[in-house]
Amino acid sequence: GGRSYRHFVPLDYTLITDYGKSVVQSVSPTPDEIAMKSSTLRRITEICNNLVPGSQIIPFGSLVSGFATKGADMDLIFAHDSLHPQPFSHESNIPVRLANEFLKRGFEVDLLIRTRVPILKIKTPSNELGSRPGSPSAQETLKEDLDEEPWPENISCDIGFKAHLGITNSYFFRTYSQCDSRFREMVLFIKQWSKNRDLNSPYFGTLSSYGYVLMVAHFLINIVKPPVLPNLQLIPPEPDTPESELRQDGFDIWYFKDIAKITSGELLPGGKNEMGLGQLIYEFFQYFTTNFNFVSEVVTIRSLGGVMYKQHKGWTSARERVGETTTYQDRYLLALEDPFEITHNVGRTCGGPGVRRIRGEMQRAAQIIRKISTPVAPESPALAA
Ligand code: 3AT
Ligand code: MG
Repeated sequence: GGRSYRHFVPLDYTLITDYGKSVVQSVSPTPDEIAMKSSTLRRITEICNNLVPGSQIIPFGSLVSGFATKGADMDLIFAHDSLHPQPFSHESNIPVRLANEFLKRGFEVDLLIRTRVPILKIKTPSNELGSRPGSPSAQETLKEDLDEEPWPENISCDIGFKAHLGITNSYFFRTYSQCDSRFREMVLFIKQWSKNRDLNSPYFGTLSSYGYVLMVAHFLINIVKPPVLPNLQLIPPEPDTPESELRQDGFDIWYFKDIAKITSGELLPGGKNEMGLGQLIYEFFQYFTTNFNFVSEVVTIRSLGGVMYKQHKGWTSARERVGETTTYQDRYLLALEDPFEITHNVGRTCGGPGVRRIRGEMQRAAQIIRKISTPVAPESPALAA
């Protein structure tokens, strides 16, 4: 009958590809938003430079990787190679002074100081006047008359005060996303799917956006045949490569960066993967629901073939790790190895119920795609008539 026949008919991914592209289009920031963010970045850098001459603002996160969705925040690091060994001592309390700079411009400002390194959260002023006509809004009252251009509204930034591997991994994923546009499309689609299905809340037992980026990268580099992306960490560095490109904080941070060579295809000897976005989305869900073993395996980017077991890493039972200020609960129910900080399980935010829901939702997604992608069988009445 038609049932078993249909099982072997290749799926037609036209609909899911179109749907995927429309999702990507609708979540992508507009050129206008991108322009407003670069001008905001420029002006923030200026403010920092006036406060501490020679200081730098280093962007990272989705702003750099290209994985930003509409309204995404800007992740920034304030850095300066200071002659003073203690740039954040009480005398020169830069985070507090910087917070004041933004306060007097009418920004919403929140300085988190209970963290190991302070984090300054700021949001550009919203220009609408207060709800009561005639009375100035809170923002207007706070704002000093600085005679500046108005700021673009409601752009949120997190400013950190210590360089870290987040900068390196943002540029790493930027390089990968420049290799093939399907990487960014997959990431934006999976990110949106995870938000729609309530699977993107690290504080409530599921995964961060960064975790989903690792899953997509693992799939495109190490799993799909032929691969969409070459493994850039396995191409050895030239002997004269500077140390700063090889190691950071004790971790191996080398990866191949010659985009022209990567996009020429010569690094993918198995031939070019020609699958459309829809097929990649379907095979991603299929892989994680039927091939990947959540109990014993680790999602990895750097390892050859992508096969890695929790046993090998000693990531087997939950344990407590005593940090500088708190005790962490390390869990390995969903094991996602960071590409550089290989001792860090990015999936440690996932609890049992979270992992079960992620798997269930992946199954549901694969089923829906199978249903809408199964061609109508030739012997069906509609065609036979
Ligand atoms: P959004 O567009 O803001 O949702 P993002 O990629 O900017 O996505 P975050 O703002 O949460 O993500 O994080 C900023 C960057 O910090 C992204 C990544 O380079 C780094 N990062 C985030 N979470 C982790 C993690 N668990 N381990 C290592 N690096 C991380
Ligand atoms: Mg961000």
